[in-house]
Order: sequence, then C-alpha cells, then structure tokens
Amino acid sequence: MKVLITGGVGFIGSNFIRHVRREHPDWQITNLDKLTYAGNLENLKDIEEGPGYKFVRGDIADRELVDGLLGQGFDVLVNFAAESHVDRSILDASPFIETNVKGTQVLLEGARQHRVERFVQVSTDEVYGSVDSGACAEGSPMAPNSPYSASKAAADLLCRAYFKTHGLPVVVTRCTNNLGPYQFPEKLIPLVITNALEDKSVPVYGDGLNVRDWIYVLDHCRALDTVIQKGKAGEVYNIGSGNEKTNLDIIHKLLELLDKPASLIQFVSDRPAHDRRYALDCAWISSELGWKPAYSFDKSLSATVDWYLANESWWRPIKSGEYGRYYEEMYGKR
Ligand code: NAD
Ligand code: TDX
Repeated sequence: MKVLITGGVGFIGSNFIRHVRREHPDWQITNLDKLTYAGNLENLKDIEEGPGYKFVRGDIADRELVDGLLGQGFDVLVNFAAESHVDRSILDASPFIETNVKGTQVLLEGARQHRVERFVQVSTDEVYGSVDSGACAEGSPMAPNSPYSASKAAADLLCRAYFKTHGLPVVVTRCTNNLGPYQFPEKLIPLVITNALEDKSVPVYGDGLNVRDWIYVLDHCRALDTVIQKGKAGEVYNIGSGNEKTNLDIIHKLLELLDKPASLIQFVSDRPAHDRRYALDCAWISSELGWKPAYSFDKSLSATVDWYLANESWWRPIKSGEYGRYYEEMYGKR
C-alpha cells in the first residue's frame, strides 16, 4: 500500500509513522512536511530513508507540488499537516487559514484528480466547541470558538463537500487532547514538564478548572490505523479515552511525578474564549470498527514524563532557540 502522510514530522504524525513502520513494514510511506517551527526532523531521526520511507519538504497548499506528488499514485492520504496551537491562532489566524483550510482543499482536489482511494482528515474535538454537560457524538453541531478550531471545522466541511459532490472517499476523525513523546513544548503537558525541570513557573490560564479528555498518542495512532483499514467513506469518527481531567489535576500530578513544589504554579490571565470542557461520545468507532483505547491515563502520563526526562537533548535546544524567545515574549505579556 502506498501512503502519503502530510505533516508527518510533527508530534502525532511522527508517532504515526513509527507505528506504521512497526505494524505494517510493507506499506510505502511518503511524508510531505513544510517543517514549520513545529516540524523538527529530530522527531524521525530513527527512521531511515529507503524503499519504505521517503521525506519530501513542501507545503500542502502548494498546488503544483501536491499535484506532482499525487501523480505518483497513492492508495491512501492521511492529513496531519496543520497549524495546531490555539494560542498562536489568537495572535495571528492567517497561517491557520492558509494551511488548515486552503491546504486541505488543495489535498482534497489533488486526491480527487488522482483517484486516491482513502483520504483521512485528522481533525479535533475542538470543532464541537465547549460542552457544558454530556458528550458530543459525531452528529452534534460544530461550534468552534477559536480561529484554530474554526479553521479545522472549515476543513471538515470541505471534506464533507468533496465526499458529497465528488464521491471522494473521505473519512474525518475527531480526537481529544493527545499526550506522549515528541509533543512540542508549547502544549500544556510538555510545557509543564520542561518548565518544572528548569524550575521555571508553570502558567495556569484562568482558574485552571477547564476540562480536557486525554488520550495517549499511540492509542490515537491505533485508531487512525483502524480507520484507514475499516472506516466507511463519508463518515466521521470521534476518538477519545474518557479521561476527563482539569488542567490543575494534571499539573499537580506532573509536579508530584517530578518531585517539584506546587509553588511553581502561577495563575495567569485566561485564554480569550477559553473552552471550558471538551467531551466526546466514542461509541460509534467502538461499535462499528472495534477500536478501544489500550493505555490507562496514569501509565500514559508517567511514560510521557519518563520520555522527557530521558530526552533532554530533544527539548532543550527547542526551548533555548527561536521558540524560547517567542515563549518569553508571549508569557511576559500575560
Ligand atoms: P504539530 O503542530 O506537532 O505538527 C504539525 C506538523 O505539520 C508539523 O510537522 C508541521 O511542520 C507540519 N505543517 C504545518 N503546516 C504545513 C504545511 N502547510 N504543509 C506541510 N506541512 C505542514 O501538530 P500535532 O499535534 O501533531 O497535530 C497533528 C494533527 O492532529 C493536526 O491536524 C491537529 O489539528 C490534529 N489534532 C491534534 C491533537 C493534539 O492533541 N495534538 C488532537 C486532535 C487533533
Ligand atoms: O501554558 C498553558 N497553560 C494552560 O493553562 C497552556 C499551553 C495551556 N493551558 C491550558 C489551556 C487548555 O485548557 O491547558 C489546556 C490545554 O492546552 P493546550 O495544550 O494548548 O491544548 P488545547 O488548547 O486543549 O488544544 C489541544 O488539543 C486539541 C491541541 O493543541 C490541539 O491541536 C488539538 O486539536
């Protein structure tokens, strides 16, 4: 099977490529990635180029490039490529529109022209917006509140339109918050771990009682693998673990695991339009495709902490480079 993975250098994409190399060594992967600030080739340094894996640097919004690549003939396209950080979308939404909306449309059009047999769009629970009570099923209305989630919702709608209008075999997945190795340290869990290890303060937005449902990244990868093989064209599949935690719960657990004092916690001004709670009903993927999460939250969290402890050479250069300067400026303002 020939698989085009876009955004495969990022957090989830690089874990997915490692998963595929392990589980399906006969699949031929091409990884198209622009290498933005979040695309760090160190994430894949153990994956060798060869007949089973090829890396191409480029932009999913580049029509000519995408057309040429898809002209080589792919059975499956999995789109991870995105601007993925809510806070950055508040500072400047334009790269989110360019990559998440236009880039997705360019991929959909290329897949249509070149008759890709399966297009998997990796989307997010954030498209449903904040959920006061209960949980969102796939048919729940979308109500995105940040420029990031609005751009992801727009992409989901384009996927729907390409399925309805052109019969393109698109499947959309909407996953909850991932944790695990290789997550860029601007996201909550790696930020808390790495700041605490440097004895820096840990910023908590608002009252810290916002709730997220956390899934281990390898469970997300297993779910995507299942969707590639068994998902039905035109469907949406929610993916989650049912591990609802407040941000403060997670931060306290992390500080405990790291043997660092709670005095590192610093309450800062809230994120604008900060979604209070995300919650997904995942009965559909479980009953239709037989997928269930395999990793417990506590094990995932300690495995993640262990990985950051063992891989300082991965995150220290990120924090002392360009990202470190962005972080200082951004948090200085909070
Ligand atoms: P990430 O920011 O770690 O990685 C994104 C990758 O996409 C990077 O390698 C980057 O270089 C690449 N990229 C960005 N713009 C590109 C472009 N125009 N062309 C080609 N490549 C480009 O993101 P992530 O956390 O791995 O998320 C991957 C996908 O999963 C995203 O679509 C995100 O919306 C979705 N998602 C993430 C989570 C989460 O908790 N992280 C949860 C649900 C869904
Ligand atoms: O410094 C922080 N302090 C803080 O309190 C950061 C970075 C975050 N937070 C809060 C905001 C959220 O309530 O922690 C929670 C998690 O924040 P993020 O890690 O930024 O994730 P979130 O906004 O929930 O979005 C993530 O999950 C869904 C990913 O970044 C998205 O790409 C994915 O779609």
